[in-house]
Amino acid sequence: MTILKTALCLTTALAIATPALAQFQERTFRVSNGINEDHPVATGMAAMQECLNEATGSAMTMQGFWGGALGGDLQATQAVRSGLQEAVVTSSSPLVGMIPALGVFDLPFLFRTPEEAYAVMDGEFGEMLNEKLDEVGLVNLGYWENGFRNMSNSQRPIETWEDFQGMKVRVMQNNIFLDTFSNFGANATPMSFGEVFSALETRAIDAQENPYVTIDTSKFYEVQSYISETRHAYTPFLFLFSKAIFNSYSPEEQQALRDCATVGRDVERAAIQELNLESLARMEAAGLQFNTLSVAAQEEMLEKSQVVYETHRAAIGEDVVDQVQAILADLRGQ
Ligand code: TF8
Repeated sequence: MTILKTALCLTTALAIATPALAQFQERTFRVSNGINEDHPVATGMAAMQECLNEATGSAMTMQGFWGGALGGDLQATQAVRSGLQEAVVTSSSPLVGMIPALGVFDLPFLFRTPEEAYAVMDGEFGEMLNEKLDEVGLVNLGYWENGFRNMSNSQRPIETWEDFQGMKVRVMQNNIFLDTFSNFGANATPMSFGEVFSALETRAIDAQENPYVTIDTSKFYEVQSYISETRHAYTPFLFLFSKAIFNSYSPEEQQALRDCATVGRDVERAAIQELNLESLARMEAAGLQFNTLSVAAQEEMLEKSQVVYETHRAAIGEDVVDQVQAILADLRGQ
């Protein structure tokens, strides 16, 4: 091909690409996180940024804020909702005051596997919750993963639900978690995530519950002695964008955000599965005593927790609880 033809082809290609990229303004948007930057959410955000660089010609840039620097989950979400801040990655649990239906994720032992959680969140059920979030000014770009929650404490191994008797357990500011642990006989203490480390360190509380990666990256293990695998709940991370700001973006910018948040979600989910095991190994190496529960003890804990479903069905929405249980029954071939 002559030089002239090559130049013509390149010019044409550039001419075709330019209008597409011209639809993307230079934008930097803030993403608030309660967890620290060594959590797999950062891996997901890096993949999302790479995707945005490709899709927008590096016009859209995320700025991550970590460790609750822009406020805890609820506070940061309220800032996003009012348009003061672009985005937040938050657990669903602290938001049930805004959207009671999100409480479905807090029902004890709802999911058995990550795959069940993904099938529920990435399908019509998750879309139904997204519509409720949209109604309060929040665009959910995707269900990222906080994960299955396990216990850490400074007192004793949790072998059965009776071991919770009198234990001061920090829970998220959420009535379903409060009732779940009170029902086990614990002294359940609602507390924002940012206060947990010092409360554990001063023995104001004995225990907290989170996925291994969080117990590791938030250094809770440094002031705890026991890690018990209860998998008593699966918490999603919602990647929430301010609807007011989102609506000021072009359709192409909105689509790039949605598509790249999905890329980031899948990378983060894969990373957290791997890192949870690494975190557990690191904590055992640091001298914490790890235990799982016997099948009988798990069944007793599940049975004991059923009362929490009855107590909270109405507040979450009978239809919401019935819908998720029908999806799970179908997935389990029941
Ligand atoms: C909790 C949550 C938190 C996350 C984080 C603050 O125990 O699991 O770790 O929501 O964004 O409060």
